Amino acid sequence: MTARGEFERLGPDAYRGRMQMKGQMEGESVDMTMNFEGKKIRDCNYATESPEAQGQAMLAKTCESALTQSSPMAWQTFAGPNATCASYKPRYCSAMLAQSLTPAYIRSNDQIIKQAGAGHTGGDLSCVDILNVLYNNILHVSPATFTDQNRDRYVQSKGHSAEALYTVLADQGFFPLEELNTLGKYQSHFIGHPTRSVPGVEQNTGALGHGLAVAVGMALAAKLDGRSYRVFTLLGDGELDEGSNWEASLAASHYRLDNLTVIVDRNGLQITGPTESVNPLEPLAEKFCAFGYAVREVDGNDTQALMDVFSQTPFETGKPNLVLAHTLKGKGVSFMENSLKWHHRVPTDEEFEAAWRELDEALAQLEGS
Ligand SMILES: Cc1ncc(C[n+]2csc(CCOP(=O)(O)OP(=O)(O)O)c2C)c(N)n1
Repeated sequence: MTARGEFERLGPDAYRGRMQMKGQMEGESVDMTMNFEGKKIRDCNYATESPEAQGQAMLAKTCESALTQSSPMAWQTFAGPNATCASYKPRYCSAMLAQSLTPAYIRSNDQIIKQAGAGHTGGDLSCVDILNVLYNNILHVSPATFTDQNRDRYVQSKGHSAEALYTVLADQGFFPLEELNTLGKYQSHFIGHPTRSVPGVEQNTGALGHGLAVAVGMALAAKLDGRSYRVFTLLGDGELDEGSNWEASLAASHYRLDNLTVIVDRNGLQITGPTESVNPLEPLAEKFCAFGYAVREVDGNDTQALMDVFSQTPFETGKPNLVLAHTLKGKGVSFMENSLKWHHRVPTDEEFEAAWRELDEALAQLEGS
């Protein structure tokens, strides 16, 4: 049996959906398309209501399940390994589901790095939870709305974590996951740092220290145009050594950009060592406060905590938001965690298998819980 679904939430309890099912079900061959639109989810008395009402109620429930599971990887868990999800509204994902998506994202991330033969494994893994929550719960953007002037913007200033971004964008439906097999190959637009030729990418990044200034410009444009979209940008902590970040921060505060959220992936390591020995940053929260940000600190690998903090923006009217996300470089694979050598490294075959085993176990545990 293969299932293909397209689902959209029209309101708090109203859905639109289309589901195609093909194959064998209980010995019968099935080839059908079901449509559902605009009805509210409601209790259905299957003993007394008409077959049509029962069918509508069942499909409404299916829409609801698909939407609360909300992304292709989650949708496959719901509808079976052959299911594909063409479109969905991602921002209603629960913290629980986001948590269970992370190991799947890490597996994909490690796989494309292995296949490409290059990648920033450690910094990818430290920010997967952040990307997961942003795209599955917070950002109002999808492949269907990417050209909409009112979409939320995300700028990944730590562009070297491109593999993590590509994985999550693929899961959001911006392009098929299989396209990532071309990462780093001749003529592929998936290169080691994101460019706007990749669907879903707002800004070319990779030379550290540029993303925040661009995000400030986007947030200022929203204010000047009277638009309500929000701008999120992710910086590495080592990236803060670039003076341009502090210049952009002065402007963010001066223009009272409370529609801007700056997230710092505070994993404590950069390319050549711990941030505190290369070029100390502490006291970092105080520095950002002094630059005019409203600052919140959070466990950046805790999906529930991330959802809570992002959903509280703006923290203070008239102040840019700063989320200091305490993370672990290499998070999710024990031997990669907090290890400098994994800043830019490809797993050997043995390491790859060991990582895969750990992630399988993590997934199994989450599914069992
Ligand atoms: C302008 C610039 N200088 C140097 C580099 C090389 N570089 C790539 S990653 C990196 C370290 C960044 O550390 P951090 O921001 O903490 O990233 P994370 O640990 O989160 O991967 C450096 C120096 C670069 N990409 N851009």
